[in-house]
Amino acid sequence: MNSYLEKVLRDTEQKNIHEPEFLQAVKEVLTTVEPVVDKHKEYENIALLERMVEPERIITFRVPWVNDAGEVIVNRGYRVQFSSLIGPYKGGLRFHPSVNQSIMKFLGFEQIFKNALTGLPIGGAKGGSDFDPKGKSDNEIMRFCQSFMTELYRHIGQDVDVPAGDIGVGAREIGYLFGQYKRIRNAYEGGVLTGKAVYYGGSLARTEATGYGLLFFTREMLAAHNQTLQGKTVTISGSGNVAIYACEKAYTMGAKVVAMSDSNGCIYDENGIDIELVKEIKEVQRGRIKEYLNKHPQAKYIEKTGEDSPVWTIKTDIALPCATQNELTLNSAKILVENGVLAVAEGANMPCTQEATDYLLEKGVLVGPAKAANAGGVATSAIEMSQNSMRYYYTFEEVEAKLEQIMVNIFKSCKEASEQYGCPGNYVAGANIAAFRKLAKSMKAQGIV
Ligand code: NDP
Ligand code: 2IT
Repeated sequence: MNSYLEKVLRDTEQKNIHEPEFLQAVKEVLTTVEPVVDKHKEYENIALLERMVEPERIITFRVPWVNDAGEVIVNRGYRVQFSSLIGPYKGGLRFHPSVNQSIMKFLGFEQIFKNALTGLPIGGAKGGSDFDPKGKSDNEIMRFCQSFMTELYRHIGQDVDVPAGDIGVGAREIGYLFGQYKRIRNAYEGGVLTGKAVYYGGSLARTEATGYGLLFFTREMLAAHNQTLQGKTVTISGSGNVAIYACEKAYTMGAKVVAMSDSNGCIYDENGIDIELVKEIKEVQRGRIKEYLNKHPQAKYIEKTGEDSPVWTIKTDIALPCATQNELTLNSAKILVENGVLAVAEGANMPCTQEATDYLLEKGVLVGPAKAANAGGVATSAIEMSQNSMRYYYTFEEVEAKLEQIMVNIFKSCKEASEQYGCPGNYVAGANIAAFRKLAKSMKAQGIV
């Protein structure tokens, strides 16, 4: 390996020894951009890579709130403002008990590259809390969000840092966060958060954007290999925002979705998943995917028992991991390959372990990397920001057309970079290289900051 890359990788490992997810994300990028770094000896003199892997700022804060029983609970809040190279810090907020600094940093790091691929003016960030929204009342969610924003407000702004949703943060949470921000600031800064409901400043099609974008990307990737989604079988992990709209679009494109999951297990319906029912159970009632069987007793439910998700044991042409990081292991990848999988496109962030990705690529499976394949969500967030600046709204069709064009362009960038740098068909490397080139050029242009 290039000696400069090797040194940066070693130093990053030493400095962040307790952050495995962050190191995993950095390692994947650094190893794949080697051909670019080889061509630019000047990067070492300006410590380009060292700066790229060090967040501009990490904010952690106390989030005290009172639950319905009158007890005081203390959670930890984060915002990792990773890079403002090409625009205001931009990225979602995750509320999940597993949230820690390593997860926040890996997500913030990935976001820089993803946002660069969209071609829109947005930097990279991530935030959230170890707060668990499961089982909480609306009032508890509201009090938590208000307390979280009472600290976060001083660090964000429509030209500074623009948070949005992620796991555990949807339109309800964004609404409570926005209300508190507006109250503290005494100004209607519509563009300070994205993923707002459409009746007070949100963008049409933002809810659908990540899932729809994933399918546009998948369609393009398949087309480049003379394949289509028509008549293909699809399995999807998760049953949240990304998974639901991925399923919806897969149907529109002529595929059949036979499995979905949540953190407890997966449902298999050979007739095709009834997506309206999944929406009702997960979006409206905030229930468990298992409840699907109450209405469709012919479907099967497989409980998750070990580390691997049962959803990947189901035979499929196309697998769409849309739940969380490292949810598709080498073991699962082997089963998918044995069952003849054609493509894996990542709706979640870093859902495949490094070993799983390597194995899939080695076996000739098409892999749509998260940074590219799920960029439709943040791209539509940027379109929401621009509508807020213009004080004007696009129609659903207008936003969707822009989203589709962005996803087509992203796939094209990944493909071209993979061909130009000697790894045709490896879109994991292609995405990293295409984004890295743009960021490296911007970094050089802006001096040592
Ligand atoms: P949601 O909170 O709407 O849904 C998350 C889904 O994933 C749920 O079905 C949840 O199951 C499941 N899940 C979460 N954590 C785990 C876990 N540790 N193990 C197994 N299953 C889990 O989140 P989103 O749909 O918004 O996000 C899903 C993924 O997509 C995340 O990786 C996110 O970072 C990524 N993403 C999201 C974007 C967006 O715009 N929302 C944009 C780009 C990427 P359960 O109900 O049991 O908790
Ligand atoms: O991971 C992601 O890209 C998101 N959660 C969406 C971020 C955003 O700012 O819309």
